[in-house]
Amino acid sequence: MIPRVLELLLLLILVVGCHGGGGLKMKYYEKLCDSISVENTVREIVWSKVAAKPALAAKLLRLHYHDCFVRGCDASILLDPTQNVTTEKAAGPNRSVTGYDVIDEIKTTLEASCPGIVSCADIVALAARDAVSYQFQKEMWPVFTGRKDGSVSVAVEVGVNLPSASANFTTLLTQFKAKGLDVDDLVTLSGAHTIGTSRCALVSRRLYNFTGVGDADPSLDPTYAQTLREICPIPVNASITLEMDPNSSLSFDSQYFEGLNQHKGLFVSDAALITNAQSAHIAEVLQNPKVFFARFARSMVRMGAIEVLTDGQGQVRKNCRVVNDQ
Ligand code: HEM
Ligand SMILES: *[C@@H]1O[C@H](CO)[C@@H](O)[C@H](O)[C@H]1NC(C)=O
Ligand SMILES: *[C@@H]1O[C@H](CO)[C@@H](O)[C@H](O)[C@H]1NC(C)=O
Ligand SMILES: *[C@@H]1O[C@H](CO)[C@@H](O)[C@H](O)[C@H]1NC(C)=O
Ligand SMILES: *[C@@H]1O[C@H](CO)[C@@H](O)[C@H](O)[C@H]1NC(C)=O
Ligand SMILES: *[C@@H]1O[C@H](CO)[C@@H](O)[C@H](O)[C@H]1NC(C)=O
Ligand SMILES: CC(=O)N[C@H]1CO[C@H](CO)[C@@H](O)[C@@H]1O
Repeated sequence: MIPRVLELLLLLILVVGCHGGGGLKMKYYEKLCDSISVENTVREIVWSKVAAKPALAAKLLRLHYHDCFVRGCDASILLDPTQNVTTEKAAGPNRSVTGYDVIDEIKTTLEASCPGIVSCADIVALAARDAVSYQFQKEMWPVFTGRKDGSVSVAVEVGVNLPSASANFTTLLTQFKAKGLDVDDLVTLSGAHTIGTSRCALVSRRLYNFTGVGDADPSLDPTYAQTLREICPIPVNASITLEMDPNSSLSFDSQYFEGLNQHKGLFVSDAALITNAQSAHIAEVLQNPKVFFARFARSMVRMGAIEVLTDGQGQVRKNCRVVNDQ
């Protein structure tokens, strides 16, 4: 248990520092537009959507992660494919990413009250925070703002930058380090898998023996593997999904880390976190919910600052799906 006072101190250091890395600031929109009303607008829309459809929280959190890991947090993931460009949105790993309509609704609302000011990248970052925060009815981490939107989005960059579900520990850490994140961020942010679902195809290799491909993964808890086989029969059905945290996939909590230690991590990438002594130790510590929430806040601030564009760079898109002036 870390004392409440330490937790507050951590937040204070984050907030008083007044910058979230990469030139981002707290309340960036204060002088440009009413900052309170910008953040309130995002929160009101997200909370009402998540209240109506709790599974949306995971979608919005993942949207921010996928945005930040490919070309930085610049809303490149929101760009629709054009005749000439296959954008990130059309890449394989994005097939199951959703939540775009919610971002559009927020953008339309903000354009009406404060035209041309609030970037799509900031909306994505705020929406991810608010989506997770709904369950707690309070802000779970500070979101530093001032991101600008990029104008480039390329589908093939997704596979290169986003770790795959079958990545081993070395590969995961290399990919996180390439984004300026460390082993603490890797283990902590993987805890996002405490909410949400996955398609069966991403785990079937761990569940069945496939000729020429390999045997089922013996490191997965056998009882749990049997449960998963019942949910995910073969041949793999692309429309069946399973809950990543079997006990509470709608609740943002630290059960993911208990699951890891019980050999119930869903993906190879989840299970890999306990094969390395250092990260296994981190995962052990994160079983304490208070520690997890505090560390998650810290790591989300770090993730939200990856390769951001700030004042003088990029643009503020009028429509999150298209680059301005096209
Ligand atoms: C460490 C490397 C990671 C890998 C290999 C990974 C992989 C995956 C995969 C394969 C899925 C299922 C996608 C599908 O069914 O198409 C998924 C879902 C998800 N991931 Fe990750 N992920 C990673 C890190 C993260 C991070 C850092 C976050 C957020 C901070 C995150 C948030 C989510 C969420 C919330 C879902 C559920 C989405 C839903 O319910 O639709 N993941 N992830
Ligand atoms: C798409 O490519 C065609 C042919 O190369 C070109 O004429 C056109 O201007 C491009 N359109 C855009 C929007 O870039
Ligand atoms: C991890 O995966 C990479 C890429 O598939 C591979 O080159 C490497 O040998 C693996 N490392 C370990 C320790 O298994
Ligand atoms: C896979 O094959 C191994 C033997 O090679 C066997 O022990 C195991 O039970 C099989 N698993 C499944 C899920 O069929
Ligand atoms: C796949 O699963 C869906 C939803 O459970 C079901 O409606 C559909 O018939 C299944 N498709 C096949 C080919 O089994
Ligand atoms: C899920 O709940 C069961 C029964 O309460 C418990 O034994 C198990 O440890 C829980 N699993 C995880 C991953 O927390
Ligand atoms: C939302 C979205 O654009 N999804 C796309 C993801 O990629 C697949 C296949 O490349 C497209 O068919 C989807 O439209």
